[in-house]
Amino acid sequence: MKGKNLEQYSNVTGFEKIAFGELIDRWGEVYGNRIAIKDNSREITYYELMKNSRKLVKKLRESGVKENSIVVMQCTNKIYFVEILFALFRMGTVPVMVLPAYREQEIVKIIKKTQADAYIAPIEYAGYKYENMRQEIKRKFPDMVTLMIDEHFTNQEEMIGDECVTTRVKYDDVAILLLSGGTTGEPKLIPRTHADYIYNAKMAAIRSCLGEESVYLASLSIAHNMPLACPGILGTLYAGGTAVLSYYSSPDEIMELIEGERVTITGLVPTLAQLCMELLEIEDFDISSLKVIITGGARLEPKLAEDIMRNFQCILQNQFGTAEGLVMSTSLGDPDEWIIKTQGKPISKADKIKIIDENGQEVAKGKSGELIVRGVYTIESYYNEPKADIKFTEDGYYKTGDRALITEEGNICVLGRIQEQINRAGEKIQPSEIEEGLLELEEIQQVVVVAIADHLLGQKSCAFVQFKEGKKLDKNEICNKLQQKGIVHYKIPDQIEFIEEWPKTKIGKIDINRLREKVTIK
Ligand code: J2J
Repeated sequence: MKGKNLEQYSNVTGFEKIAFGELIDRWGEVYGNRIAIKDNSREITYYELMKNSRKLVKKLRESGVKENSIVVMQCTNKIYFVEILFALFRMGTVPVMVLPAYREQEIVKIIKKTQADAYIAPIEYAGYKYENMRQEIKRKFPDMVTLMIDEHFTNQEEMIGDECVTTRVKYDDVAILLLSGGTTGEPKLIPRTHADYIYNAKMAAIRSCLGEESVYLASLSIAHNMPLACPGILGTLYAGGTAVLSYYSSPDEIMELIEGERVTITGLVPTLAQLCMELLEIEDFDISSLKVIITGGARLEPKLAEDIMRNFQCILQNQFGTAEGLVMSTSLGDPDEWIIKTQGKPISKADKIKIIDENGQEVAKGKSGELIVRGVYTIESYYNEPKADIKFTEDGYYKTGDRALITEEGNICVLGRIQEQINRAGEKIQPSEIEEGLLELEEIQQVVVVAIADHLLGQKSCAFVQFKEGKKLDKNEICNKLQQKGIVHYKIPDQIEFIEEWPKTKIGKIDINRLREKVTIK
């Protein structure tokens, strides 16, 4: 599958026309017996990672996974998923990275959208057995290859036989499809090519000064772009370090791993950073190895930034990233003031950033507007969406939907969203997604979902619900019904308010601001 044209970036410093297969082989040769990845049950060297990903090509083929096809992959933070990911890269088969928490409704939409012909998921994760979902998927898509896997799938003894080194994959082929945070009901898919994703991981690794001595802890699910490639496990492998995978992303597991594995760097969303900090206050952990904490995914409040620096006694990197591409962050030597107040600079000098007004005109320095970007690793269109997508300018800039300004020193300061979006501890929710789910309930007449501030999550969702005449449900019934539909847990409204009459604006539209006041005044 061809990705965006990268020829124009041939001369950008650090950009290589290379696909993952070649890169993994290079890592295997250069870093050999160093430990590449550790999870909660095993560890693997670079050499083994290279070998196993080669052997897995055969096994995946035998299991029915086709070359150059699309696979929906709900991966957990386990080495076998990374091995499979690398084997898929070698095959030119494109994984759609989906969080393990996703349930049937989201998965079915993604399968329809991508026409994927295989689905790979764990047998069990966090008490949930994926078999039910597999059967449902099989019922809806009978031709689909469904693989429920655990440790045995990549077991060495079961994988004797040929190694397959695939070379037909090109640097500008699509390597991976990431899910966009800001979708309206329909998921939008982000096609990242081999070379652009490699460049992304490499530049993020350079920004975080990763090296062979680095131990990076993937605290969040590696289905997210940040722990996968910003710098994530891919950036860590690029630098020859060791990536440690946290299985449950819980504060106690994270703190134990930092202590036990002598972790030097990790990436957290602000909510998780706060929870880890609270744990640190009541329990003793030796975190003296930790040099850098990266926070990203959502706005980092200045007070929390200061608390993190003080309590963890390490350097904070304030990062802003998008699955669409652009990653910015402060640098390790930046003054505290920049770290606390800004998201620093793009990881690549070739990133072209503009701040524009509603008419698409660039604003003066220091003024706020929408942040738009074009560069080596930022997409110019979504996968399988109409060309005239409103998320891109005519000259190929990606419109982030974020309001930002550029400071005197050239740092970027992200101020908030231009349009309504709920950023719940880093997970992005479009209000319309929840609204659509609620409107499918026959008792409900009308519904409006808004973001409200929350001291721990940053933001949470509040649904205002109006029932049809004579119909009624209580809050639990509404949540249960949404859950039964197979909606991922973080999209279930955190708060529900019943409304009999909607506040209206002068022109007769529902007044969102007055709605929001109702819950914030309480
Ligand atoms: C405010 N908003 C922020 C920040 C992200 C690496 C890779 C991907 C992501 C990511 C990531 C923010 N302050 N510091 O964060 O570090 C919001 C913006 C942005 C959207 C992208 C990272 N960092 N955001 O979060 O595709 O609204 O990627 O447009 O999930 O997160 O979300 P997503």
